[in-house]
Amino acid sequence: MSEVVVQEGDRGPVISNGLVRVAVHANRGTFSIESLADALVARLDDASVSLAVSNQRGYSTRGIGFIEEGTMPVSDAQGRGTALRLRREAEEHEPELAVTIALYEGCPFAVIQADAANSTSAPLRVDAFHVVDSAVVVLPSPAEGWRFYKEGWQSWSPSLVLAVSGEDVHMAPPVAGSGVGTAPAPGRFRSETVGAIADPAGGEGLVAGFISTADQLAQVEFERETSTVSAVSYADGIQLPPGGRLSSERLLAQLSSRPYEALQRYADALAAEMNAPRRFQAVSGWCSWYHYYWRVSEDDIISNLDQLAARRRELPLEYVQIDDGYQTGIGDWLTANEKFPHGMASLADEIHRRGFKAGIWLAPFLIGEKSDLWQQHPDWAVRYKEDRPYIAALNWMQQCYALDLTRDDVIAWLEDIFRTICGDWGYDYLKVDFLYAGAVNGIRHNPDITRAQAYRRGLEAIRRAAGERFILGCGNPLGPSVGLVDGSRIGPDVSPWWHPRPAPLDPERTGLSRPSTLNSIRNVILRSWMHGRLWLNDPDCLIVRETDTELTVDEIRTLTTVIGLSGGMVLDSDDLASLTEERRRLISLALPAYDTAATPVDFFQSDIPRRLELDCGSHRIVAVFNWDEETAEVRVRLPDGESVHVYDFWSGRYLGLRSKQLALDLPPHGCTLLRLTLPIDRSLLVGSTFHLTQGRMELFAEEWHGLHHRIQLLPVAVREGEVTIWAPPKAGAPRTEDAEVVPLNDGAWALKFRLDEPKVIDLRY
Ligand code: 9PG
Repeated sequence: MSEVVVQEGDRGPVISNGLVRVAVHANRGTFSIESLADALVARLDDASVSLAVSNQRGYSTRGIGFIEEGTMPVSDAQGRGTALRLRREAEEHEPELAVTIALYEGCPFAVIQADAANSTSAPLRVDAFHVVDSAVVVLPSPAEGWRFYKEGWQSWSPSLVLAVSGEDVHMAPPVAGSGVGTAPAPGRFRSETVGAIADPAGGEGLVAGFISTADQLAQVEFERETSTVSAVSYADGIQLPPGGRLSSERLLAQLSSRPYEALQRYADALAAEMNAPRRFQAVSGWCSWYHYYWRVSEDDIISNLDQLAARRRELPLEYVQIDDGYQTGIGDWLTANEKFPHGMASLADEIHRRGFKAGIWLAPFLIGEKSDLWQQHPDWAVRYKEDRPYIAALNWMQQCYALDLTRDDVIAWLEDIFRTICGDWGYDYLKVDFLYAGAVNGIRHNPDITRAQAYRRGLEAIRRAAGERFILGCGNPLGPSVGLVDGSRIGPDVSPWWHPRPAPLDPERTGLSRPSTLNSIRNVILRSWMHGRLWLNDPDCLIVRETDTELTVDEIRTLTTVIGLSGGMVLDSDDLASLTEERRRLISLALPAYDTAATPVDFFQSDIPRRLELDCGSHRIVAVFNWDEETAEVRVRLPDGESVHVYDFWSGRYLGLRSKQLALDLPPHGCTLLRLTLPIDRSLLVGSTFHLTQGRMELFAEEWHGLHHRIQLLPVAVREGEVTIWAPPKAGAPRTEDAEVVPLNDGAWALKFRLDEPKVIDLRY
């Protein structure tokens, strides 16, 4: 592995590991980062570091100079490496500011951290560290053509790939979180925790993101005019006594010719730093919210439970999750209302008795003004001004305040609630919602705990009580949740309609964060790099019904495709008793959930990627979407140089051996889901209707012995269906006892059967 080497350059120390090099300009007080990968132009130049403190004063290294304090070996979550430490040349009355730049053996990125020491005689409030301040981004093409990946703050905040030639989209609380509530100035772009800038044509780009997220919320900003990037870690004004020290979060900077892969690499680094569990198991279930909403009753749950029990093999779902509507108040989680006459413990028993795991929803960091909790503890809320509680949500026809998680009595109360729900009631799955309330920008009991720290105190209490049970974060700030949740919602709510509806009473949430299937899907695709690294991505629920919905069949197929290829969580939210067989079949196509997320291959090329790809070993899955309002002809590029068998899942048609590209008409908001199979000169499976991965879950083995072709399948969701095979024309018709054989076009044959147990199909020619 490449060793980290520090040398003395013309202008200051140079640190390199064979993959990336950081050169310091000591007199200027700046440094630059370049990639040593072949022919990569991308560079980050002239980065300074600065510190903002309470009296508004900024202390920058730019033009002041660095003093080299030395190098030291490091060994941490990122591996083994060497760090270079530089100190700002300070005047006597100024606080000390230093930066540590670390490179790791074999890692193509630099990790940068700033720290401050109060060497003055008075206490100091630290607002923010500009870990990278106004560094120039250099890519092979001019900035007008670039795109900026903007990461949203919490689950419902939109993630976007914005054209740098346009403008940023303003976000306000609760979907924006960090230091700044004002709209970014024209030509400025702001992202939470991580941002990426890429040249979509040439492909090169920069990923800058914080890999430690437990203590400070952070943002990455880009300015078009100067082509500069800054990365800011907010200390929230916590106090440094004389002699005290404080560090920023750790920033990763990586230049790459494959910026999407660099985002995945960033997620790996963040997960390692934050101790995220490395084993995530796919989850499936049923959720009450998107059909019953607040009206849900015990009878509704039991009715769906009975449906699930009767259709166990057709709809193999694991969890039954009650979502809102059971509690007496926002904060009064332990008392069920009159719609749940037997109480929540008894309902968990009913769920378990039928062989399912039980899930329940709470908004544990909120206090509704109509709750008993608020009556009892008006002092438990975060304040906006000295005498006014911070309003974290207007919902459930009341103002909801934010719990002050810096208070020990609040933490003890939280732990107690969750011990009751998990231990006494027996729930296995906790959907903890509106979590951003724990991190709002307000006044807390202890002013020396940051928003991120307060939030994690609360979430840690829930984790302590929940033990190994599944915790799904929702409405949660993403960075500070890493390592504490098993799953995380990564988008706005799905809805039985496509476009967001105007909400004049809710101006605080941008249209892009409102409930809508399009909004949900956009985030599911743009945050797919997180899946299986930080947690299981929760794409939100499937809604497949024919009534009580505005979604067209094409939109529902698109939703099913996106959820089924998102990698880990498949929950349906319909009244199961009223679904037709055809609609139930749609759910079953995504079951069991396949645990790997497909890759958006045109991530930096458009507002919403149009193409997802998934390598399934024996074949490749390609989904192509039409986000337009009208039917459009899409051209699907096929792998270079070879012909492939193409099978179109949603139409169930074999499209033949094709090369170069395919032209397909896609309806508005519709998609095509293709299986591409490399041909061999023998009979071969080329399509399957049993699962939308078209073989990845149900195809166990395929073998050939002379003129004998054997296909072995495992049952997935049990039903009638078919696999499509192709056979060389000279072979003649396949003969088998194991399925009904139907001739198709272009040398293909359908084999029809019911897949309800492990099945062997022997084909002879
Ligand atoms: C239950 C729901 C579901 C859903 C969650 C969350 O801003 N709002 O008023 C608002 C209301 C509901 C909401 C999000 C925002 O949905 O995402 O899955 O659990 O709560 O109330």
